[in-house]
Amino acid sequence: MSDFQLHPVAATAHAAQVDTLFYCMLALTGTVALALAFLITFFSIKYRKGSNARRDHPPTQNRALELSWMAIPLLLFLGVFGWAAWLYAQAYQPAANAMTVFVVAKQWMWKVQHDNGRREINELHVAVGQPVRLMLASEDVIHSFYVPAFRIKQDVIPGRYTSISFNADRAGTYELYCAVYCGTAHATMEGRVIVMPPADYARWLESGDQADGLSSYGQTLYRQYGCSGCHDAGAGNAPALTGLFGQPVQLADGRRVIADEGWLREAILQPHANRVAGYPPNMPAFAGQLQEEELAALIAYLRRK
Ligand code: HEC
Ligand SMILES: [Cu+2]
Repeated sequence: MSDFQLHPVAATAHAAQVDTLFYCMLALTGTVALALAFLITFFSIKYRKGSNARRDHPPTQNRALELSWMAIPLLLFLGVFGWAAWLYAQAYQPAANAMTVFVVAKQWMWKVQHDNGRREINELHVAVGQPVRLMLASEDVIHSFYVPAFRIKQDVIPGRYTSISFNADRAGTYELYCAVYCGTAHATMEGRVIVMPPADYARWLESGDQADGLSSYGQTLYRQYGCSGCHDAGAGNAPALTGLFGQPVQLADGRRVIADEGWLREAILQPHANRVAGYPPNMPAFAGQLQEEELAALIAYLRRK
């Protein structure tokens, strides 16, 4: 009984805000529900069959009263809506100094790729106070990345990136769940987020089998798949990719996009549906050829290029 909890620990500032919102909504809806229950009971008893309550009230009207019982709850609930929408938007708005971590979900595990090349499975190590932005991809079906202690949950959808941000402010180990039924072993698809003091985190990051950094792995792939042959030749028949990340791109079909992770993904996997204006349509589609991990490495490389 001693570890009974009304809600999971709050390991981010966002989580504490979500809890405040939750308790305000509980108080608001609870008050309305109790008031209605009281009135129903009160009138049921007062006007029960055979009671001698007066039943001959002439009709009366009180416009101010009627307007206020509509307007006040409406404004209160709209306020809650606005508050919740703002909080929700916050969770999707990464801090400028957020660190990007790629996470690939597959039946039935979470695979994590850190920027320095370190990989882990069903574990995600982060530092206290370091804003993190996760780029989530799925290799098979829809999963959902859910960390109750952070009050974040984001669907992971095959064929595109979704992302979510958090900034843990409390060291500890927190449960990670898949929150969408994704097949037989869904219930076992869980992991841990380990939030460490920055110094411990730095030590952790450097320990373990050190693969090359994600972007240098990406650079190797970039040569291996022949990207450099077209893009770095300087011949002018393919756009230069240096400094592209974060810039606006004009597409042949009139769309204008920002070269973020989502755009790079589309441009590499489905170039025919996503052509850059002013270039010949001769980039081969890499859909089905690149693993999610390779794509993440290429994107990490292009971010830096
Ligand atoms: C045969 C030449 C060729 C190869 C090989 C090639 N590309 Fe391209 N790429 C192009 C051309 C041409 C375009 C512009 C037309 C278009 O969008 O299809 C382009 C567009 C792109 C864009 C969009 C650029 C922008 O301005 O937004 C990205 C990103 C990209 N390629 C990455 C890659 C990567 C990564 C590889 C290797 C996995 C690769 N390309 C391989 C020719 C090539
Ligand atoms: Cu799952």
